[in-house]
Amino acid sequence: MLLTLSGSDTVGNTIELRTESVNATQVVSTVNRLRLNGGPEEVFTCSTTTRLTRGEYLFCRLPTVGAEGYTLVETQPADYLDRTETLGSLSNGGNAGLVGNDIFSGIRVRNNLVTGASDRGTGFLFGEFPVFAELGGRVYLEGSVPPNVQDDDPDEDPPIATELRLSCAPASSGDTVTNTDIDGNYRFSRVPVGATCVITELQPAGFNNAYNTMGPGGLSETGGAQSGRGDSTIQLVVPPTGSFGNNFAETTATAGLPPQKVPTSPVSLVILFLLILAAGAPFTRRTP
Ligand SMILES: [Ca+2]
Ligand SMILES: [Ca+2]
Ligand SMILES: [Ca+2]
Ligand SMILES: [Ca+2]
Repeated sequence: MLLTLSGSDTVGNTIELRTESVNATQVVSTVNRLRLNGGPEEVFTCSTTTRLTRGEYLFCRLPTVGAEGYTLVETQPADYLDRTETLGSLSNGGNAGLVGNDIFSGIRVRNNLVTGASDRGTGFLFGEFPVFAELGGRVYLEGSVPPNVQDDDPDEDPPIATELRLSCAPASSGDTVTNTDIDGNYRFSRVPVGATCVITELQPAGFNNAYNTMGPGGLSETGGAQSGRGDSTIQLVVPPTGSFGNNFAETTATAGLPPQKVPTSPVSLVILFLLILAAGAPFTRRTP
Protein backbone atom coordinates (compact mmCIF):
# COMPACT_ATOMS: atom_id res chain seq x y z
CA MET A 1 0.00 0.00 0.00
CA LEU A 2 1.39 3.41 -1.01
CA LEU A 3 1.37 6.28 1.51
CA THR A 4 2.28 9.90 0.91
CA LEU A 5 3.18 12.37 3.65
CA SER A 6 3.42 16.05 2.70
CA GLY A 7 3.78 19.45 4.33
CA SER A 8 6.10 22.39 4.92
CA ASP A 9 8.71 22.76 7.64
CA THR A 10 9.07 25.84 9.87
CA VAL A 11 11.28 27.69 7.36
CA GLY A 12 9.10 27.00 4.35
CA ASN A 13 10.73 23.95 2.74
CA THR A 14 8.10 21.76 1.11
CA ILE A 15 8.38 18.08 1.86
CA GLU A 16 6.81 15.12 0.09
CA LEU A 17 7.63 11.65 1.37
CA ARG A 18 6.38 8.35 0.02
CA THR A 19 6.65 4.82 1.34
CA GLU A 20 5.01 1.40 1.00
CA SER A 21 3.58 -0.65 3.84
CA VAL A 22 5.65 -3.77 4.49
CA ASN A 23 4.62 -7.13 3.08
CA ALA A 24 6.48 -9.48 5.41
CA THR A 25 7.15 -10.08 9.10
CA GLN A 26 10.22 -9.14 11.19
CA VAL A 27 11.04 -6.15 8.94
CA VAL A 28 13.79 -3.90 10.36
CA SER A 29 13.82 -1.07 7.79
CA THR A 30 11.70 0.67 5.19
CA VAL A 31 12.50 2.88 2.21
CA ASN A 32 11.38 6.53 2.14
CA ARG A 33 11.38 8.60 -1.05
CA LEU A 34 11.78 12.32 -0.45
CA ARG A 35 11.21 15.29 -2.71
CA LEU A 36 12.38 18.48 -1.04
CA ASN A 37 11.10 21.75 -2.53
CA GLY A 38 9.93 19.84 -5.61
CA GLY A 39 13.51 18.79 -6.39
CA PRO A 40 14.86 15.39 -7.44
CA GLU A 41 13.84 12.32 -5.49
CA GLU A 42 16.15 11.27 -2.68
CA VAL A 43 15.89 7.71 -1.41
CA PHE A 44 16.88 6.79 2.12
CA THR A 45 16.30 4.00 4.60
CA CYS A 46 14.44 4.16 7.90
CA SER A 47 15.70 1.61 10.42
CA THR A 48 13.72 0.54 13.45
CA THR A 49 14.41 -1.55 16.53
CA THR A 50 10.67 -2.23 16.82
CA ARG A 51 10.27 -4.77 14.02
CA LEU A 52 7.50 -4.14 11.54
CA THR A 53 5.03 -6.71 10.36
CA ARG A 54 2.71 -6.99 7.37
CA GLY A 55 0.69 -3.82 6.80
CA GLU A 56 2.82 -1.54 9.00
CA TYR A 57 4.82 1.38 7.66
CA LEU A 58 7.33 3.92 8.80
CA PHE A 59 8.35 7.44 7.87
CA CYS A 60 11.50 8.87 9.48
CA ARG A 61 13.73 11.98 9.55
CA LEU A 62 10.76 14.33 9.72
CA PRO A 63 11.57 17.96 10.51
CA THR A 64 9.26 19.95 12.77
CA VAL A 65 6.28 20.83 10.64
CA GLY A 66 4.98 24.35 9.94
CA ALA A 67 1.63 25.73 11.09
CA GLU A 68 -0.42 23.65 8.63
CA GLY A 69 0.85 20.31 9.88
CA TYR A 70 1.59 17.25 7.78
CA THR A 71 -0.97 15.57 5.55
CA LEU A 72 -0.94 11.80 5.19
CA VAL A 73 -2.80 10.13 2.31
CA GLU A 74 -3.34 6.49 1.47
CA THR A 75 -3.61 5.37 -2.15
CA GLN A 76 -6.46 2.85 -2.05
CA PRO A 77 -4.89 -0.60 -2.54
CA ALA A 78 -6.27 -2.92 -5.22
CA ASP A 79 -8.33 -5.87 -4.04
CA TYR A 80 -9.38 -4.25 -0.74
CA LEU A 81 -12.69 -2.72 0.26
CA ASP A 82 -12.35 0.67 1.92
CA ARG A 83 -13.00 0.91 5.66
CA THR A 84 -12.66 3.71 8.21
CA GLU A 85 -9.51 5.31 9.61
CA THR A 86 -8.34 5.86 13.20
CA LEU A 87 -6.36 8.92 14.27
CA GLY A 88 -3.05 8.28 16.02
CA SER A 89 -1.15 10.28 18.62
CA LEU A 90 2.13 12.20 18.97
CA SER A 91 4.61 11.50 21.74
CA ASN A 92 5.35 15.20 22.28
CA GLY A 93 1.67 15.81 22.98
CA GLY A 94 1.05 17.91 19.87
CA ASN A 95 -2.14 18.00 17.83
CA ALA A 96 -2.41 14.71 15.94
CA GLY A 97 -4.71 16.37 13.42
CA LEU A 98 -7.98 15.49 11.72
CA VAL A 99 -9.15 12.26 10.16
CA GLY A 100 -10.98 11.94 6.84
CA ASN A 101 -11.50 9.06 4.45
CA ASP A 102 -8.01 7.74 3.59
CA ILE A 103 -6.47 11.01 4.82
CA PHE A 104 -5.08 12.53 8.00
CA SER A 105 -4.33 16.27 7.99
CA GLY A 106 -2.84 18.82 10.37
CA ILE A 107 -0.44 16.41 12.04
CA ARG A 108 1.79 18.67 14.18
CA VAL A 109 5.03 16.71 14.42
CA ARG A 110 7.49 18.74 16.53
CA ASN A 111 11.04 17.91 17.46
CA ASN A 112 12.19 19.56 20.68
CA LEU A 113 15.22 21.59 19.66
CA VAL A 114 16.03 22.40 23.31
CA THR A 115 16.10 18.86 24.69
CA GLY A 116 16.77 17.13 21.37
CA ALA A 117 13.79 14.83 21.95
CA SER A 118 12.32 13.54 18.71
CA ASP A 119 8.57 13.44 18.25
CA ARG A 120 7.00 10.12 17.37
CA GLY A 121 3.55 9.51 15.91
CA THR A 122 1.93 6.09 16.21
CA GLY A 123 -1.40 4.42 15.58
CA PHE A 124 -2.52 6.24 12.42
CA LEU A 125 -4.61 3.37 11.07
CA PHE A 126 -6.13 2.83 7.64
CA GLY A 127 -8.82 0.15 7.71
CA GLU A 128 -9.20 -2.13 4.71
CA PHE A 129 -11.06 -5.35 4.09
CA PRO A 130 -9.64 -7.93 1.68
CA VAL A 131 -11.70 -8.96 -1.34
CA PHE A 132 -9.69 -12.15 -1.88
CA ALA A 133 -8.01 -14.69 0.37
CA GLU A 134 -6.01 -17.90 0.00
CA LEU A 135 -6.97 -21.47 0.82
CA GLY A 136 -4.58 -24.33 1.34
CA GLY A 137 -3.54 -27.44 3.15
CA ARG A 138 -1.59 -30.64 2.71
CA VAL A 139 -2.13 -34.19 1.45
CA TYR A 140 -0.11 -36.83 3.28
CA LEU A 141 0.21 -40.40 4.48
CA GLU A 142 -0.57 -40.48 8.20
CA GLY A 143 2.75 -41.93 9.35
CA SER A 144 2.93 -41.10 13.06
CA VAL A 145 3.62 -44.00 15.45
CA PRO A 146 1.10 -44.58 16.85
CA PRO A 147 -1.11 -42.92 14.20
CA ASN A 148 -2.73 -39.65 15.24
CA VAL A 149 -5.09 -37.21 13.54
CA GLN A 150 -2.81 -34.25 12.89
CA ASP A 151 -0.24 -33.09 10.32
CA ASP A 152 3.22 -33.68 11.79
CA ASP A 153 5.10 -32.37 8.73
CA PRO A 154 6.68 -34.27 5.86
CA ASP A 155 9.37 -36.10 7.84
CA GLU A 156 6.72 -37.84 9.94
CA ASP A 157 3.67 -37.71 7.66
CA PRO A 158 5.11 -38.15 4.12
CA PRO A 159 3.61 -36.14 1.24
CA ILE A 160 1.30 -37.72 -1.33
CA ALA A 161 1.00 -36.29 -4.85
CA THR A 162 -2.50 -35.65 -6.13
CA GLU A 163 -4.82 -33.10 -7.71
CA LEU A 164 -7.09 -30.67 -5.84
CA ARG A 165 -10.14 -28.92 -7.30
CA LEU A 166 -11.97 -25.87 -6.05
CA SER A 167 -15.60 -24.95 -6.55
CA CYS A 168 -16.95 -21.71 -5.01
CA ALA A 169 -20.07 -19.56 -4.95
CA PRO A 170 -19.37 -16.85 -5.95
CA ALA A 171 -16.70 -18.30 -8.22
CA SER A 172 -13.00 -17.96 -7.51
CA SER A 173 -10.96 -15.51 -9.62
CA GLY A 174 -7.91 -17.76 -9.42
CA ASP A 175 -7.02 -21.26 -10.60
CA THR A 176 -9.57 -23.91 -9.66
CA VAL A 177 -7.33 -26.92 -10.27
CA THR A 178 -3.94 -27.42 -8.68
CA ASN A 179 -1.51 -30.12 -7.62
CA THR A 180 0.36 -30.79 -4.42
CA ASP A 181 3.98 -29.63 -4.28
CA ILE A 182 7.00 -31.68 -3.20
CA ASP A 183 5.91 -31.53 0.47
CA GLY A 184 2.27 -32.33 -0.28
CA ASN A 185 1.13 -28.71 0.14
CA TYR A 186 -1.44 -27.08 -2.10
CA ARG A 187 -2.79 -23.54 -2.34
CA PHE A 188 -5.58 -21.68 -4.10
CA SER A 189 -5.37 -17.88 -4.41
CA ARG A 190 -7.77 -15.07 -5.29
CA VAL A 191 -10.71 -16.81 -3.67
CA PRO A 192 -13.51 -14.34 -2.75
CA VAL A 193 -13.77 -13.64 0.98
CA GLY A 194 -17.14 -14.86 2.20
CA ALA A 195 -17.60 -17.37 -0.65
CA THR A 196 -18.81 -20.86 0.16
CA CYS A 197 -16.32 -23.30 -1.34
CA VAL A 198 -15.75 -27.01 -1.69
CA ILE A 199 -12.19 -28.32 -1.98
CA THR A 200 -12.12 -31.77 -3.59
CA GLU A 201 -9.12 -34.04 -3.23
CA LEU A 202 -8.90 -36.60 -6.03
CA GLN A 203 -8.23 -39.76 -4.05
CA PRO A 204 -4.62 -40.82 -4.75
CA ALA A 205 -4.30 -44.34 -6.14
CA GLY A 206 -3.33 -47.01 -3.65
CA PHE A 207 -4.45 -45.15 -0.52
CA ASN A 208 -7.49 -45.35 1.71
CA ASN A 209 -8.99 -42.33 3.41
CA ALA A 210 -7.65 -41.81 6.95
CA TYR A 211 -9.14 -38.46 8.00
CA ASN A 212 -9.56 -34.83 6.93
CA THR A 213 -8.93 -31.71 9.02
CA MET A 214 -10.71 -28.44 8.34
CA GLY A 215 -9.03 -25.02 8.45
CA PRO A 216 -10.70 -21.77 9.60
CA GLY A 217 -14.20 -21.38 8.20
CA GLY A 218 -14.66 -25.14 7.80
CA LEU A 219 -18.29 -26.30 7.66
CA SER A 220 -18.24 -29.99 6.82
CA GLU A 221 -16.15 -32.71 5.20
CA THR A 222 -16.66 -36.01 3.42
CA GLY A 223 -14.37 -38.89 2.53
CA GLY A 224 -12.68 -38.83 5.92
CA ALA A 225 -12.33 -41.60 8.44
CA GLN A 226 -12.98 -45.17 7.32
CA SER A 227 -14.66 -44.05 4.12
CA GLY A 228 -12.75 -46.20 1.68
CA ARG A 229 -11.23 -44.89 -1.52
CA GLY A 230 -13.63 -42.20 -2.73
CA ASP A 231 -12.62 -38.57 -3.30
CA SER A 232 -12.53 -36.43 -0.16
CA THR A 233 -14.05 -32.96 0.23
CA ILE A 234 -13.99 -30.04 2.66
CA GLN A 235 -16.67 -27.35 2.54
CA LEU A 236 -15.91 -23.95 4.07
CA VAL A 237 -16.81 -20.25 4.11
CA VAL A 238 -13.70 -18.24 3.20
CA PRO A 239 -12.52 -16.03 6.12
CA PRO A 240 -10.84 -12.64 5.40
CA THR A 241 -7.56 -14.04 6.70
CA GLY A 242 -7.75 -17.08 4.41
CA SER A 243 -7.89 -20.71 5.47
CA PHE A 244 -4.98 -23.14 5.75
CA GLY A 245 -4.83 -26.55 7.37
CA ASN A 246 -7.48 -28.04 5.07
CA ASN A 247 -5.69 -31.37 5.09
CA PHE A 248 -6.41 -34.73 3.53
CA ALA A 249 -4.72 -37.64 5.31
CA GLU A 250 -4.47 -41.11 3.83
CA THR A 251 -3.51 -44.53 5.07
CA THR A 252 -2.30 -47.76 3.57
CA ALA A 253 -4.24 -49.68 6.23
CA THR A 254 -7.53 -51.14 5.05
CA ALA A 255 -9.57 -50.13 8.06
CA GLY A 256 -8.40 -46.54 8.30
CA LEU A 257 -8.29 -44.62 11.55
CA PRO A 258 -11.07 -43.91 14.01
CA PRO A 259 -13.12 -40.80 13.15
CA GLN A 260 -11.85 -37.71 14.94
CA LYS A 261 -11.74 -34.08 13.95
CA VAL A 262 -9.21 -31.39 14.71
CA PRO A 263 -10.85 -28.18 16.02
CA THR A 264 -11.24 -25.22 13.71
CA SER A 265 -8.96 -22.25 14.44
CA PRO A 266 -10.39 -18.85 15.41
CA VAL A 267 -10.59 -16.14 12.76
CA SER A 268 -9.91 -12.43 13.07
CA LEU A 269 -12.09 -10.20 10.94
CA VAL A 270 -10.29 -7.04 9.94
CA ILE A 271 -6.78 -6.30 8.76
CA LEU A 272 -5.54 -2.89 9.87
CA PHE A 273 -2.68 -0.89 8.52
CA LEU A 274 -0.56 0.88 11.13
CA LEU A 275 1.47 4.01 10.63
CA ILE A 276 4.46 4.93 12.68
CA LEU A 277 5.78 8.44 12.21
CA ALA A 278 9.24 8.67 13.63
CA ALA A 279 10.66 12.14 13.75
CA GLY A 280 14.36 12.84 13.67
CA ALA A 281 16.89 15.31 12.39
CA PRO A 282 15.67 17.83 9.79
CA PHE A 283 16.57 17.25 6.14
CA THR A 284 18.33 20.62 5.95
CA ARG A 285 19.32 23.27 8.41
CA ARG A 286 18.56 26.85 7.52
CA THR A 287 18.97 29.92 9.65
CA PRO A 288 15.60 31.69 9.65
CA1 LIG B 1 -8.71 3.03 2.22
CA1 LIG C 1 -11.01 4.61 4.30
CA1 LIG D 1 0.34 -37.42 12.03
CA1 LIG E 1 -8.64 -38.79 0.82
